[in-house]
Amino acid sequence: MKLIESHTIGEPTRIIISGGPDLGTGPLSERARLLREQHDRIRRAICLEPRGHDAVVGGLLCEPHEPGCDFGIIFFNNATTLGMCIHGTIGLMVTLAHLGRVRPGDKCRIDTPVGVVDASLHIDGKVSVTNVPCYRLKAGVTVELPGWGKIRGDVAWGGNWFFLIDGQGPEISENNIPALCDFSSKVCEALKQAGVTGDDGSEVDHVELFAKPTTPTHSDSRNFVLCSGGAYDRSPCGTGFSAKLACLAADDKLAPGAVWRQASILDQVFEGTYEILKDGKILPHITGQAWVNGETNLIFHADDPFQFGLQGL
Ligand code: PYC
Repeated sequence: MKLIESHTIGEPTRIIISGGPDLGTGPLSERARLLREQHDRIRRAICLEPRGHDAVVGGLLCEPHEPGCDFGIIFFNNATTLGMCIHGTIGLMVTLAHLGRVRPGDKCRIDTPVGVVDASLHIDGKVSVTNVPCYRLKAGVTVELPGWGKIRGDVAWGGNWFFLIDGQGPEISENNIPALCDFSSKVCEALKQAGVTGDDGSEVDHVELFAKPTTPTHSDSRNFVLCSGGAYDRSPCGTGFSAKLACLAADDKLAPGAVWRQASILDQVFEGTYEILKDGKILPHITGQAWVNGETNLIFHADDPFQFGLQGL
């Protein structure tokens, strides 16, 4: 099985370009289900130790189902499949460029389990992604957290479900990651206990904290994102950024077309704008950069007890 590795301002992506499981030709949401239910060991082999680590996001490059699409992709992490992943899509575009399958200036339509997205590779190497329609579902939801009291946030869809908290929780700093992970995972658990879900009953499995930027000339805000598998996003998290844009739009804090610079916990920036759709949802456009940093051939030995990963670590 052959993988191309990249990172999107620090967040890793490993794309399976050959030798992956055959999931048929159905809708990508159906193929993601098959990947979860019948080929989970492939996800584990790529994302878990000893080959992987918590932050790794994998992607299975496949044929699209939706007419007019150029590629299909199913992303997954150390816990499960993902609806959408924007840092991964930026990684996918530089991977396709590395393979000579897209060129600077090309625009691609990409089929995903949650809908079709557009991605463009710019001449300067940056990638812009137009996400699926996003929206804020609930504003000002509160949960009680022992030691912290009432924590207030918004529930929004950015291609995954997010709980967005502004100005509460531990200090957002690279030196404070264990405390940020601990706080965010407790918020996630409190949301589950309180029965707070997405509008389809899905778990709100990503938590995003915001603080003021380190310098206003560099970004408009800095975030910390805890992903569904309990790892933190090293990038600003494009789907989380999309959820943020949906909240900014709903609060009238950012006009359509105006640029928001979202910094990550590593203080690296994605830029984003949005347009408003007829149904009131927003269409986010996120721009970022990734670099290919490896080509890997996975080897599976029948007598290797951990050929499909150390499950549970
Ligand atoms: O960039 O959308 C993103 C993302 C989701 C999970 C990790 N990164």
